[in-house]
Amino acid sequence: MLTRTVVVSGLSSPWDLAFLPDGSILFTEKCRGLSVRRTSGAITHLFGISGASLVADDLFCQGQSGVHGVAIDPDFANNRYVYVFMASNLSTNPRTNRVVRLQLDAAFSTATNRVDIITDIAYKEVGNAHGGAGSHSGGRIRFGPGGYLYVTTGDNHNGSLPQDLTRLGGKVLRVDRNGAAAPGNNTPSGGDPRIYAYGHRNVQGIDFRPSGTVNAGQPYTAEHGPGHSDEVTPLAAGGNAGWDPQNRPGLTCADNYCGYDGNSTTMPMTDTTRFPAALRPAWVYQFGSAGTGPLAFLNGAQWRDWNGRIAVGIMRHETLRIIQLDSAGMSVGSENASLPAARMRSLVQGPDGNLYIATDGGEIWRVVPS
Ligand SMILES: [Ca+2]
Repeated sequence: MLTRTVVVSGLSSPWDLAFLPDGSILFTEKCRGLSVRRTSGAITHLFGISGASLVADDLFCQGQSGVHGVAIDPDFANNRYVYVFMASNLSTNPRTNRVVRLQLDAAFSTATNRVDIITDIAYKEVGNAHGGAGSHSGGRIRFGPGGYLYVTTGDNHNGSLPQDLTRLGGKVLRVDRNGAAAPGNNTPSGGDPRIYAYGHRNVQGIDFRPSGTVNAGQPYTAEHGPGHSDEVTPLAAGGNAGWDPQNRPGLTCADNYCGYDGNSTTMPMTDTTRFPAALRPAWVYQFGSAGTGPLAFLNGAQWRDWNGRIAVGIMRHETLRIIQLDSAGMSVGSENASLPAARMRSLVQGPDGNLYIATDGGEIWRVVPS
């Protein structure tokens, strides 16, 4: 049984959450920026539009884009660093998504010392036949158990981007706290060494298998399918997730983007004909345009049968889906959690072991298993 409590309400398109050890919640709102909610309930707007402690004049909000992921440095107790993924107009023609590092003071009242650690994540500057500007930016950021930051990016409705190893769209990046390529990314020769995995469509969920399980620490992503085949995929360094939405024999598409054309055979999310070694998904959801966004592993005995399973938010269906894995890390079944309907945008397990959910409706929920 799950008990849901609304912890915060009245937010404007909350996009992501991150927890400090004391239970304070950092959260982003797509068109406002970064705030912190202390355990007292007090909320401080730290970074973003006018009114924030640190104003980002370059932040803009367009279509799906704006402020997305937030992550806390593993050494936060010493360096007070936090990280935010955001659309910025500091770069022009095209503008870009960036990952910026901020430093919080001891009282959580100010953000200072902004450093843009990644400045060149692909952003969809101009609308096309498939959607408006700002589409498919990815935007989840998470530190993995090895201490490096994973950054998910999107394909921008650009056919050549996912397989282009020189550009940072349709990828999962892995960098250090200064934005430099992490060791061991195994990027194919000639590629940008910050790339950990490529051939993705629009990854908006990433988390890591908990310790004590097979392949502990392995990153799993969730990404939106093109009207079919939403995928959850275990990653490997240097892997190709198999998405290549360019024109091809028998399929010619507007703006050379076939991401909404064809079907699971002619335009597969994982094209094992073109890429025989492609990373295989652990779970594929074939119920239309499901909108599989955030992903979190459930970890701890309090989750009982669900301990070690994956939770994913199915935004279009307004459900939370729980995926059971076998010993090889592949799905052996899934079920819906019994929760009120909502577009769940962020899933994070808090330091208390409960699951916290940010909804597009402007709420943060705490979900307690019993
Ligand atoms: Ca794939």
